[in-house]
Amino acid sequence: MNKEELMSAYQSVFNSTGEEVYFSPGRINVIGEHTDYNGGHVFPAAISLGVYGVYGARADQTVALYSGNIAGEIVEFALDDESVESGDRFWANYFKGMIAYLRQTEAGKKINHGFNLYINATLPSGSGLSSSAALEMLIGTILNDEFNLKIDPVAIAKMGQRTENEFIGLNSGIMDQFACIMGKKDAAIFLDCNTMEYEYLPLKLDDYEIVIMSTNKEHTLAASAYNDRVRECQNALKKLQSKLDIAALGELDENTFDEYSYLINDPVELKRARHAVLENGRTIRATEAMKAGNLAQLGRLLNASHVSLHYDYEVTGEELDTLAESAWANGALGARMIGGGFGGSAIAIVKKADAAKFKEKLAKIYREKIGYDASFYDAEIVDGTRRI
Ligand code: GAF
Repeated sequence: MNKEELMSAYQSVFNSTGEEVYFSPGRINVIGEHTDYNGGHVFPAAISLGVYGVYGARADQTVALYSGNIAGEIVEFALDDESVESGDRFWANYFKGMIAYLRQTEAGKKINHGFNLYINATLPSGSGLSSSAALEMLIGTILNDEFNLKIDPVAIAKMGQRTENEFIGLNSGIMDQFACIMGKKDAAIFLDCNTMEYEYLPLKLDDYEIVIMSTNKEHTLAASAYNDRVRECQNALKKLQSKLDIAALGELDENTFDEYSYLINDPVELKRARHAVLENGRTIRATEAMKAGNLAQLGRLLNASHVSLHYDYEVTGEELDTLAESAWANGALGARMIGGGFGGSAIAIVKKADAAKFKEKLAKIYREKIGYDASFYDAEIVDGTRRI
């Protein structure tokens, strides 16, 4: 949808004229999966698929939301209403959390009237491309700009993470929100989730491109399985802390982990921690490979990431495995699932000249094996959440 279409959609829903249009991107993650909440590194990038929002101020204290994708009722609540919603209104929690945390800051006291918001996403929800973080960063950035709060975007990302943890019930890390709001055109962000230091690295893929592939699988049990993984890693960490002075698994190199892994006397926790430590090492090596222009090495690290997410972390499933394995068999330099797993999306690094044929082949294999279609997205790497 272009700006005019978005403004006119706002007009027909709210019977008034919208003021500003914003865009918040989704994200891919080149490598570094399930490392963020373990204090490790991630390497995500913001993409041109995302969520648009049209803002209009109101004189009263009401927040009114309308999603062009759901096309249901307008969802309304009071600016100071911090109750958690369920059922059809569940999606309002992304907004309620962000509004609550912004208003708890000193600057946030300036949010003294309600607003209307029309949203429309080009990013399918549940696609593993961070539609929820895109929504959180959308409302965070809109209120930051419209009320001139001057809150640092990293602080807004942290409020998004808190919203996930406390309003949604997902004990996620910081990667998605950070990638959405801090994204930079044609670059991926190498972020240390332990120290929050970060660096932009140009995504230089020469004759290759990143193909985004969605399983189109609803991942209903994903939140509870995700929280199980977080807990298992925390248990493993506690056991290591009996002999090691560390605050996070991300502080461990592979050799130290190997020497002390005998302390993790539970086979499941041991596998989860091994993934977290080795994936962190792979992520660091992947950025070195990218800097050196060694795309073959980068590709192998992506493959190793998927294998580890399959065997040690157990978050892939038949759909994601089918996409990754058929990508490996059909010329991809590297391919792996991205995001939380259990459905969602995968990426593959493919020769530009072969991309169309590659997608055709994988579409066929996926349909035959899984029984329904995968989706393939063409996305660019773009700047983070912003007014357009
Ligand atoms: C989801 C979470 F929201 C992120 O914080 C991250 O843990 C990711 O899964 C796995 O790397 O997207």
